[in-house]
Amino acid sequence: PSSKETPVTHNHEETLVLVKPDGVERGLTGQILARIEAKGYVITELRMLTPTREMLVKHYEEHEGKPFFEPLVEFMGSGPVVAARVTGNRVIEGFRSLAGATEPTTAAPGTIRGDLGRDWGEQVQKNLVHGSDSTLSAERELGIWFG
Ligand code: IDP
Repeated sequence: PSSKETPVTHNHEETLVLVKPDGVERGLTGQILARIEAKGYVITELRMLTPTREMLVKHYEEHEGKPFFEPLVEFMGSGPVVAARVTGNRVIEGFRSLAGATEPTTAAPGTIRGDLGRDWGEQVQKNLVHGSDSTLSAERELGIWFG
């Protein structure tokens, strides 16, 4: 395709990104949001809040009953979180690629978790960011965090 052609925008999506309490506490919010913007994604809504247990139970409903559910909900409610509505072409997959693998130890260098995340031992929940994993999850989660 010639460079004069308009880029394909039919995969335009929205996703929910959370900077988790460890990211906010360590002062990494700016760096994390900068990586999202540098990739060309657009932040269309942003808020900082300490989520209620009710919000977190809804947000993580797919993990209810798993051994890490309680520690996860407790950690996520332990301090302020930054929630962002982010839009862009294939942004759901794109942000998860920027975030890297779940565990900071094995997340690839170049990713948010790989470059900025720490190994906290058992506390795998401390991995800096959340990103929705599908269009359905994104819609559901954006409703929880932005109403
Ligand atoms: P993801 O955030 O990379 O999509 P998920 O498997 O959806 O990972 O898990 C949601 C969150 O639950 C993770 O980001 C992490 O904070 C936490 N988590 C996942 N697995 C474990 C675990 O084995 N122990 C403790 N926390 C976990």
